Amino acid sequence: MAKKPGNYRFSFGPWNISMGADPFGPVVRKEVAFAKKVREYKKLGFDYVQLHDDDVVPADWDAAATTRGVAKVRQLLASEGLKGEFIAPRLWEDPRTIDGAYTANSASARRYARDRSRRAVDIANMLGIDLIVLWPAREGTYIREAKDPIAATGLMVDAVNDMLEHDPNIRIVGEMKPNEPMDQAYCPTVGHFMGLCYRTADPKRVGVLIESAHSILAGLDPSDDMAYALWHGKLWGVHLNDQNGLKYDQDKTFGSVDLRRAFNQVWVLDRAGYYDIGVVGLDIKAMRTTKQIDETRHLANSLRVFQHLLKLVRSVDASRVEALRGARDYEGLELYIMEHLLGR
Ligand code: 3MF
Ligand code: MG
Repeated sequence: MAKKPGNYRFSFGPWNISMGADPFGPVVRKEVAFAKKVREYKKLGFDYVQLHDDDVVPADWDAAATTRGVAKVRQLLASEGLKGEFIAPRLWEDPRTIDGAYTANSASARRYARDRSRRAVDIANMLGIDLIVLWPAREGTYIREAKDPIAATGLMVDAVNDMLEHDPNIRIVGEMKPNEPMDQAYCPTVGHFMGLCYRTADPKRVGVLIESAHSILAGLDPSDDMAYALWHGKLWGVHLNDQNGLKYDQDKTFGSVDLRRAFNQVWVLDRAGYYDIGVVGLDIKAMRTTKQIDETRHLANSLRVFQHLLKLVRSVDASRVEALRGARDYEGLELYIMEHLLGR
């Protein structure tokens, strides 16, 4: 008998409860303290918290202060029955990384980025987390001539190796995005980073986190990107959301633009037994028009859409799909899927 499908674990990042500022206007909602955000998780149905290093402790704290600060956050998470999913070194806000972090032209900027990344690994260890997420925000260029793109590729591998060597158990995933804030990012897609994984010092500890919007921005289908990484055994994180075409990174509610595309992501994850592999992370922004009282609705709504889609995925008539595939009747298959989504 087939194995019973498992239950999913869910996460989001504290930055997903936000104040609504955009490049054209200031904040429109009040700031919510970190501890208050943490207390929202369970109520909303989430068990895991996605963390940046400086969500836990400020980046400029020394070792002793860091240890004390991390202990407080460990206690806060434990008191809520929550776990940290990953630590991501937030390398893109510091003035030293204006021209990039691992691929900056300045050696001292590169050193800062690598020191801070090792410290992120230490923070992860202190919190009992074994996953680091690298979103290489400023690795890339505004103009192609600014950096040496061949050297940059090697510098990305060196940075990953540095963390692998720093800790024998840590796993590292790249969260690739083709543009924004850079005009062109180095390693713009999942496939690019996967190529690098195999050239690191310990390939079995390096994988990817796939964000739906990032694949869409690269003109790719997120479910196919996920399938590619799943085949390699390297999909250890996802950021589900949605994106309306090729524009700035929107982080819209999961399924809100293209339900069928979202359905296919849930289908591919469920088919691969992702519930046993990783946490289903959301990376969703509230609309700027959202009122303070509704500041977590986009998260609850996305989770609800995931659960609806999971029901649809698990009630697909697999033998009918197989028969239609066998007959090369893709018109029939398309209608079957659309009617299934429509509840008809
Ligand atoms: C940017 C992102 C990031 C990452 C986060 C964790 C701020 O498009 O998706 O969100 O998800 O840094 O790696
Ligand atoms: Mg993300």
